[in-house]
Amino acid sequence: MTQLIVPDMGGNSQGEVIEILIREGENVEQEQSTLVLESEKATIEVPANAAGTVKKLLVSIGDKFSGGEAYAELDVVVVDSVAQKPVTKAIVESAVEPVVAAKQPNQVPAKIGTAPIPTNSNSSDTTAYAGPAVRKLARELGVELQQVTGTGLRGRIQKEDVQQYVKQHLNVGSIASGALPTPPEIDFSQFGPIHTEALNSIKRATAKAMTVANLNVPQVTQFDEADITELEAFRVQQNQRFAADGLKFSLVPFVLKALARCLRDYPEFNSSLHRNAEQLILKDYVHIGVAVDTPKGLLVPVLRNIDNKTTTQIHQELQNLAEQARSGKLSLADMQGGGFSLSSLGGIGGAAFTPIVNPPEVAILGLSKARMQPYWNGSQFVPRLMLPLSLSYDHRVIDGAQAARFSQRLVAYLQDIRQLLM
Ligand code: CAO
Repeated sequence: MTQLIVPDMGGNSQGEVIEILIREGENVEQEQSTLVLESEKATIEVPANAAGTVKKLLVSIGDKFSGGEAYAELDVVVVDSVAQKPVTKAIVESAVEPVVAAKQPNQVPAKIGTAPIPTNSNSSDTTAYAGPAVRKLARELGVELQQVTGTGLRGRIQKEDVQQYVKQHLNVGSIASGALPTPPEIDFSQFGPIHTEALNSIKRATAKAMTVANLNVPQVTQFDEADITELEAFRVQQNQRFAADGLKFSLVPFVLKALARCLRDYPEFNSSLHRNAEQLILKDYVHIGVAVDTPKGLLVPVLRNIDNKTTTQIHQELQNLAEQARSGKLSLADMQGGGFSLSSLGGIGGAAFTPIVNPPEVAILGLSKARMQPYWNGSQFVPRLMLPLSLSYDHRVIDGAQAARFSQRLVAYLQDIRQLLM
């Protein structure tokens, strides 16, 4: 049998027992923290000077020790000399302002016997005011206790303080590294019955792409309206003309035809920002992706070299690609290489919407449902068919004035498509 002995507190210092970390019958390893003593200028964890089983505790909370006193009897496994064993964990706090932990462990004058308190620069936690369980938790989580604000009595660090610190640190760290803090997971079943459905691959890919787009592209949407009364009359006329061939044009091919011309007029709308953010990559081709609503989700096949095609060819190609999209026959290549996108909700309804730019493209046009509206022509209100346009653009590449000009040019072409001949 041997005794666990309080090490020398140094000089005339006395320490009061504020925590007892071992119990009778418990196995203790050498160096394991057994007591926490609090003196005027330090809180000290007392390491076991021997290993064994605690036979009898000789200590109570509030006892005062100055060093050399026995505080437990041990059935010995290994014995070591007290005098040879330095205290490995001294927790120093200012005597004047105990809530604030001392910042300079190297300046601590306390000694155990003749051995100085270790001043290992890696163990900066020695200046924090915390109990062993909290220290253990901090070590497991890799937290430097000096960084943690204690909310316990006289600033003592609690487990909750460490946990809170980790939470904050994770959030800050993830923001700094470019990732977003995720919303909390909620158990919705607490509010009522629920069921789950797996997202198919198209919806998962869309979710990912939209997140990437919204996080990376500072977007603005420019709204406009085009008077398509004449265009609509022309469309109806052409539908009658081509009815025998089984062709039925919607508005979309006409808009695509005008868009292709606008992209030639304003090439920066058919560009991509280089990853180095120092160069603009301008495309000499005009490929436009058209959003197609399919039973499985949104797909965006690309119409290529659209500026060289007639409206009839554009119509046929769109019909063909939309059909393939809806029957799941599009290949990956069919959806790659677009320089600009069009999203038409005109066949469904709605006044306006803000389409999301599809990077690496820098702009997208949204079409909403054309409606007959009273239009002031300078002397009276006349009924005109107005088409709502929503042009979203990457504000890193495109200025608001450019967007307004682009949009107005499109309006001009749609209001008088003869201009496309020029
Ligand atoms: N205003 C008024 N009517 C319109 C219109 C508009 N802007 N656009 C289309 N229409 C009419 C068409 O002329 C057609 O009417 P008729 O049969 O009387 O001629 C009817 O609406 C059906 O149009 P549609 O939408 O089926 O066909 P479309 O050629 O206009 O569009 C396509 C093709 C592929 C764009 C469309 O079918 C589609 O999938 N749209 C959804 C796109 C989508 O989901 N976008 C959201 C993506 S998230 O940003």
